[in-house]
Amino acid sequence: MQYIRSEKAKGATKPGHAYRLQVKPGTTAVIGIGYVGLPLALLLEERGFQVIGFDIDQQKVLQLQQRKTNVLTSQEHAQFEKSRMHITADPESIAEADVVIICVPTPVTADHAPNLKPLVAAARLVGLHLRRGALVVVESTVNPGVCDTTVLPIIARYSNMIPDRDFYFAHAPERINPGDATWSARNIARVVGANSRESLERATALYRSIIDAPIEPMQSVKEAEAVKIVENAFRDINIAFVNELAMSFARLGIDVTNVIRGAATKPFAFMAHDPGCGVGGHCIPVDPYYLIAHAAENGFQHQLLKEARRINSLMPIYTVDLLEYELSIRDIPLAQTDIALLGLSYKAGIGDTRESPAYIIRDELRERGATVWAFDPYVRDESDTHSIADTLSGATAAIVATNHPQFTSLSPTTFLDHNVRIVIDGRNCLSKQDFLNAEITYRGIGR
Ligand code: SAJ
Repeated sequence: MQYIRSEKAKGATKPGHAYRLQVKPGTTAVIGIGYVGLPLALLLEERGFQVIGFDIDQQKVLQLQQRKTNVLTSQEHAQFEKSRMHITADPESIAEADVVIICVPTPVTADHAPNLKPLVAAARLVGLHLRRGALVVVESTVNPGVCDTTVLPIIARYSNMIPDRDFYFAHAPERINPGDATWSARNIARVVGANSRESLERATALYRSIIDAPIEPMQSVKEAEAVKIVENAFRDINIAFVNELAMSFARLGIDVTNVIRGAATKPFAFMAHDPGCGVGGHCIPVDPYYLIAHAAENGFQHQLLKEARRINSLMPIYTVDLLEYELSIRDIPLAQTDIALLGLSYKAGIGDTRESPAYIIRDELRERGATVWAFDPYVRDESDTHSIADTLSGATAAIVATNHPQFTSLSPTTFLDHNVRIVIDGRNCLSKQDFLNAEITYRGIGR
């Protein structure tokens, strides 16, 4: 990639705005070709870059070489079919790139501690094969300080280069929203942080050359890391707020979804969120733990973040409690009862089961002696049945754990046809009144 320093931007005041660097596309290596890396690689190719897609997973590389993947929208997949990107598991190919973008997962361990192993391994490979003068960008979500204290020292050590002198470095946290047909890698505004003006200008110029949305320069790498954690912790706290309201209003006979809809008529200073049977996915239930852990290492306890995680983590259990209560008042023990579980994915319309509350619900039902029949049209390999009818037949009650369109359109008749007369709507996605009119016992989350 070549940088052409254009005229000084008129009236520019913020760092990164002083000069409009134009970039002439070169060769970019995307490290980690998953739900973040692959859309980004396609976007780079579309904008004229030669793209190397690197992944350590040989099986995934073979699948991608055969254009097999489930992380793309149909439009992106059509583009991928025609793509000429070089997909490889050979790390030496990284040396061909003048821009290297790291998009590897940053999960948490079972006890919610940050698991940086994939990122450390990627930083080592990048260091070993980094071209002098290249720009390295980390898009993976990390807590503030991880790039400076972990990633950069590893790249520097294995490349024997000095950051911001021999290579440029920035952090641009990813904002991919899986399954979203409106917001994609090409039109989501981004923040970019670096520790030197040259690195900031180069990284800002790169993202401005491929994304049709504002690119906001931050004052440091740490600030950019903090932005992503903050935006996702904000969401987790707001979900916990409505989940707590749901549990409270359920005792007051108030439908919390109506109240949220009413509050959302306020044209400012309110943002609606939805109560539900839990918070899953690769971001929202994970990212706050990064900040909680990092702040604790530096002497601060995030009480609000921890309380939000506690509330959201108990929602799957609360959902099973609702079911057990409705069975108990009919003298039906949950033990030895067949329960239909509709949905395994953490989010509607996709087959992503990471941190999905549906698995906690299933395990809790089994723990209490129930027999669970789970079905998810997007997660067939982990379903116990092959259709909604199969799942409902023989069941005494049903829990909807994911608001897939195949479930939200279900009528009460479908349940009555299989003599399922108790429905727990974990995503408040069914038509409550229709179910009540059909004399089905309907309980939502807060309604
Ligand atoms: N959820 C609720 N109530 C809500 C919203 C979500 O219970 O009001 C649950 C969902 O059912 C799901 C989990 O939380 O189990 C996460 O849902 P999500 O809509 O936040 O989906 P994610 O995990 O794909 O979040 C992504 C995030 N994007 C990035 O991190 C780049 C997040 O920042 C976005 O806000 C979110 O998409 C989005 O807005 O869709």
